[in-house]
Amino acid sequence: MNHKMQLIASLTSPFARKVRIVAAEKHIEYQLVVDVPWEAGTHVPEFNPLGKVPVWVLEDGKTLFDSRVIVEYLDSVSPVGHLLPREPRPRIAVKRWEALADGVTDAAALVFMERKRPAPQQSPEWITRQLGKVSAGLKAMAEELAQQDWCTGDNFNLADIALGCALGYLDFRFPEIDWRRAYPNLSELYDRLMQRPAFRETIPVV
Ligand code: GSF
Repeated sequence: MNHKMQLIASLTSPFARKVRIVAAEKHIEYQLVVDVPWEAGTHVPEFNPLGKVPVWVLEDGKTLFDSRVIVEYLDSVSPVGHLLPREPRPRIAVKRWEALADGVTDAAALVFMERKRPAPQQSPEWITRQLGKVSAGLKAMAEELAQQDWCTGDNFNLADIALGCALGYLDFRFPEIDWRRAYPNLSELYDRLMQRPAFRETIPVV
């Protein structure tokens, strides 16, 4: 059986956004299947035992998750605009950036979910702990970016995409975190990223 490749995603998931941006930058065609894993009728567990989006469905029906596995696959199957260097050291430096940016997103997502629980069940200590990771992660990313045009130097790559998705998620769910004022260099990079159609077309929506 040969199907068109599919991406199962919600339109608010920052990790799914990373995959959508990578696919767009690489001109890889796929069908977007919108599925919200929190809703009762979700089919996500049929594709990913972990019940999380994004999931990429290959032509033969096999599935890939999570987002880091998917983007590495997409980068390797098309020669258009490499987003991961081939050499081990620069490659792992980009993946380290991705881990840092995804980690900020993960911590922020945990806070968002904790705040959705009934007030008496929420743990202020847990929220503070996760917000500490968001702050420390933002600081580390701003310091590592310094005055460079892109995260790892002269070229746009997956590191910038992961950073942009983290910052976009903070804007979406935590408008009170004023990372633009604290870190003008992140703000400039984000503006540069938003000039790309792949970013503009994937802004999270409710
Ligand atoms: C994280 C995916 C994830 O947390 C990745 O793909 O990079 N490490 C994974 N997905 C969330 C939605 S969102 O916050 O992007 C999800 O699907 N959660 C549903 C659940 O049951 O946890």
